[in-house]
Order: sequence, then structure tokens, then C-alpha cells
Amino acid sequence: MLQRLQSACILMFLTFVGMAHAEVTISEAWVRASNPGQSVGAAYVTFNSPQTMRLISVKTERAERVELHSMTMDNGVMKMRRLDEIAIPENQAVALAPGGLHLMLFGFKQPFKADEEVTFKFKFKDSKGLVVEQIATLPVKSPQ
Ligand SMILES: [Cu+2]
Repeated sequence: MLQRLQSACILMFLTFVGMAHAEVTISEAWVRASNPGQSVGAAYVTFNSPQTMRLISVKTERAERVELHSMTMDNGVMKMRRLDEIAIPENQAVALAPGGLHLMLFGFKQPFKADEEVTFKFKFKDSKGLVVEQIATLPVKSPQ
């Protein structure tokens, strides 16, 4: 009886959360392993959202600053540019991956070691201007 009551509560809670805002799905997420002394790093994530969202900021306690960057080739020269936000169109995967969009990490004291986990806080804004926060823990990996 008690158990049934509990699951009813959980169901109600989930329904409420679902109505409040649909979550952005975070997948293919990883932080690039860094070498000691290196103070600039990168992290990669794929976003999927049932509604149009914009990624407006990313934070982690492991770095002083996280910037949203794009990377393009210009006459054989790789160029990075800081973006104010990254658009996530409705039901359309947006991949931050090596060679393209990425999260750039600045000012960290400890190197990121393979198999560690790093927690990030993502801030998204929906089309009505409502800001939602999501926490995700990313594994650190060495690129092959
Ligand atoms: Cu960059």
C-alpha cells in the first residue's frame, strides 16, 4: 500500500517536471584529457531538444571559465571564434565535436586525467526567454 502511494507520488512528480520543461538530452559527452601544465582544454557534447533552445552558458568548478567556440578552416588555417550562444533547433541534434563546435576550458589547476569525471552546469534559454539549468557529468577521455 505504502509502496503504491510512493509510486503514485513519483509519477505525479515526473509529470510535473515534464510539464515544467522538457529536458535537453546530453549525449556523446566527454572532456579531452590534458597534460600537466596545460591550461586550455576542450569538452564535447551532443544536444537534442524537443523544443528550440539556446545554450547560453557552461560552468564547471574545475575551470575558471568555459567558452562556447566554433572552429573553421580558413585558407588552411584553423580559426576559433567565441560564440555568445549555440542554437539547438527542435528535434535536431547539435554536435559539439573535434574540428567543429566545442566547449573551451580556461584556467584549470589540475590536469584532466582519463577516466576522471567532471561535472558541468549547462544553462539553456527557451524561445520564451525562460532559463533552465542542467547538470551533467562528463568522462575524461584521451582522443585516439
Ligand atoms: Cu576553442
